[in-house]
Amino acid sequence: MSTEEAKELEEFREFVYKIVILGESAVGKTSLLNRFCEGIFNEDYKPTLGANIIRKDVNLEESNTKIRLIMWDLAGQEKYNVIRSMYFQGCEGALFVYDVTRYNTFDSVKTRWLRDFKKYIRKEGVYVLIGNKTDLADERVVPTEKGKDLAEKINASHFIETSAKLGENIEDAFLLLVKQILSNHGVIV
Ligand code: G3D
Ligand code: MG
Repeated sequence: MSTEEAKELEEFREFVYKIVILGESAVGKTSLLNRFCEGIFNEDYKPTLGANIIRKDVNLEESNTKIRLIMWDLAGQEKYNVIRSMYFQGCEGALFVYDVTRYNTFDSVKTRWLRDFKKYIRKEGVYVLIGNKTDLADERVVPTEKGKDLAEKINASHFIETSAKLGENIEDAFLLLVKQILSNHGVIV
């Protein structure tokens, strides 16, 4: 083995993080995950659990780092109340999603989803706020500014608007969260 190769091996880092994707019904959570996973949808459906667990490996080549993301998605909101504590167990971060065409989905980020997250996560968790369905411009009722304001107010590490339909900003949304989690763990990328 050359010194170069040895160095490369030594510096290669791997992490496994669990994240959750939260928000009201039909805001586009599953669609965002589907897009992010681009057909390599590794789904471990647990009907009795009320959650879909999806795995994806993210490679940050520039920093020789591989992150295995274990992503929990709600499979039907009904079961959520029952499995809530399990849903958040060991979770490092969250994506809070609302639909820019429905105000109630925006409001409930703070009143419902963030509250649960804070209640069940014992350690410091990080989260990104996502306004989805930007392609429905004519139906939009939540302006970008409002999203930014909310993100600031709730201390989200980032705010981003996406369209799962058009595939806009999806990768960025997940990467923002991943990088924030790494930084939270003191990993420099
Ligand atoms: P959920 O997992 O949060 O419940 P889904 O939401 O991903 O199941 O999406 C709910 C509906 O919204 C779906 O429509 C889906 O196609 C649509 N949707 C998701 N993201 C977008 C988006 O960015 N733009 C638009 N225009 N629609 C989106 P259906 O009709 O299949 O129920
Ligand atoms: Mg869904």
